[in-house]
Amino acid sequence: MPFGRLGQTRSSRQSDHLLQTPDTFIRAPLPGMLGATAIVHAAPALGAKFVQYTAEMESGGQLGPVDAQRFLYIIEGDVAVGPHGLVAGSYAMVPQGEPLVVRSGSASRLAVIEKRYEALGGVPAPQLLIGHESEIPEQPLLGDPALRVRALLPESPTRDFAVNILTYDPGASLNMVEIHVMEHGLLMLQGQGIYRLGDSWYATAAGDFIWMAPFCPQWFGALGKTPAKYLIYKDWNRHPL
Ligand code: UGY
Ligand code: MN
Repeated sequence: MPFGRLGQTRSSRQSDHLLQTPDTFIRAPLPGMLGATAIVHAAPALGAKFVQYTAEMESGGQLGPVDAQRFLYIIEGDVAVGPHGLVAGSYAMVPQGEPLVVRSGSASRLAVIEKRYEALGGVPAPQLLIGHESEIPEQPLLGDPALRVRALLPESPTRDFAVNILTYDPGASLNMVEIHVMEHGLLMLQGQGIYRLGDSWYATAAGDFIWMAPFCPQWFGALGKTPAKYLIYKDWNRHPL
């Protein structure tokens, strides 16, 4: 990224959003990591109520423990979560208090989302869930077959967050500017487009991360000749009080 030498980047940090592009990523290990490092994208220091990072692991690398729920999505490589083998496109939702060892079987990259569980009276806590995105049928979003959603976690009041994959055919867009109480952590997995965040429009491409604060105005339109695809977190199923 030669322009970085002149202080140029697409990254932008505003009070209600962050666009973090790969040229600005800084790697640092988190406690307990072995043969692994983290690019922290979102954390309470930013204003987020969750933590999201990309873990880059060597073959045989390991994540440290965490006192929180942990969602893992394998971007590249193969990874064991306890006795379960995960490949690219696989994901795991590990409940708080069930500290399964996460160990890579090859050089791997993982999207990791961690959040302390917010219990709901009378509702049992969620169980371990392992899946692969290809097992989840795509649903048109708001009736648009060019914009499809895969809900990776089954809808249930036990879950205090949702993680979805949205796929946009070239030219597809959200049909409205959304403004909502939920916050988002978004990792662009494929393709490119224009993201409106607050009152700004950003060129966005695979590899970028975006944090959207509660009530951040947001809209996306896909550009180019291949579909755009992103993994998106939101807090869910809990009263905003
Ligand atoms: O689920 C969502 O709120 C999603 N449609 N938001 C987004 O893609 N920015
Ligand atoms: Mn949204």
